Amino acid sequence: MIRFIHAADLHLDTPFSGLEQTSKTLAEKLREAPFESLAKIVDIAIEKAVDFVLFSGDLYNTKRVNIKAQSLFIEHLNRLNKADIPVYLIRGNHDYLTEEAQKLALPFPKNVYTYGPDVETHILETKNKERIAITGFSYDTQWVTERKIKKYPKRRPDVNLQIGLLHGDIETSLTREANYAPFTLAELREKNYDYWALGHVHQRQQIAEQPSVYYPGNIQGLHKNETGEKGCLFVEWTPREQHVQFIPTAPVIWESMTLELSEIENVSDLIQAMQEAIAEKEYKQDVLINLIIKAKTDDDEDLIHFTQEKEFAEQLSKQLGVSNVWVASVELIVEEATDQQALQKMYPNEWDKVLRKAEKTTIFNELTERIFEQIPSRYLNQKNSKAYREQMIQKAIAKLHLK
Ligand SMILES: [Mn+2]
Repeated sequence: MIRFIHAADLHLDTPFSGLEQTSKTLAEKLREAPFESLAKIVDIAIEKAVDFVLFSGDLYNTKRVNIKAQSLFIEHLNRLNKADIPVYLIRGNHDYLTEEAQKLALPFPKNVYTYGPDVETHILETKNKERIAITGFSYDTQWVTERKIKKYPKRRPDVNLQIGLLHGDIETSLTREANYAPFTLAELREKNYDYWALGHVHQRQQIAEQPSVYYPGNIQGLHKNETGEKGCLFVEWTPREQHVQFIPTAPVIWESMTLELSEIENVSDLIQAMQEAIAEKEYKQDVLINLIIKAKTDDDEDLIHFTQEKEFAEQLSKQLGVSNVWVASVELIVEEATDQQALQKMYPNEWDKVLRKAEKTTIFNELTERIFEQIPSRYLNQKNSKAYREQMIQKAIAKLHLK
């Protein structure tokens, strides 16, 4: 049996500067979180005595990495080295290899293999004499528009297992532009590999079962839209049976919680409703909540304004009295239901038409394509995710309702 760990999108040196204004303590906690998550992944690798570890790109958040982040990462690579566990890694669009980055890089221990910008295959022989081919490449520019998948060779006949390491975007009907080494599932299948260790998409997902194609997601949620548990995949492999298990390792998780203001009389109610929802979840990690307050224009104005005060989130966190839960942000959504109903009544056909049009993602894509082209990708990290596009459409429709 071959056993390995597949992780991606470590984003170790993420500054979490946005949170600095809300709470310095939270920002500090989050800055340490990716390293804690990595430490756990390495613990698991050592404890399970895996044959090797794969990191599918975006190890760091930036191309020029500060010395502390580098040296912490290397500390954990050294632990794997001591345990005699090889590491195969590629660089992604965030930590792409520039000449400058290479000049300022602390050396990795000898158990680590970093792929270059051309697709190459490395052969590993495990302690049980199983031969494994691992094929991959690293980004050396922020955008890789080339279909790198075409450079991946077909599966070798002389190995027990062949793995593709690939940091990039799988193309779906929603993908409009192709800056991240685009590929389709059909193109992956053509290669006849046994496992595709993908990176780039932060939402954990299985793309296919035959062959196994996985995005493990990132190892720590980076902001309020990256909710839920984060971690790594532990793979146990025999020719007959493949077992892929997600192991949560992120010490801090993001969650969103929605409260309808119409169901709340006063602040005590609000606190109690939150406490009950939190108790039900039995969180084991530290939790950062994005509180979404849904209000209608005829809801209590005092209460609405109170929740919008600058220190509301921080002080609400204290009042909740749950040691591992914080309110990181408060979002207010005001629905002006009455105006909408009036408009809908007056122009029912036109209203329906507009909504149907707005909900069609192709139209949305066409309208926003030029914006996406011009804004640097770091500001639009999730522009290809279906959820992100749907969210934008929802927001646009909500605005329509208001007019
Ligand atoms: Mn990426």
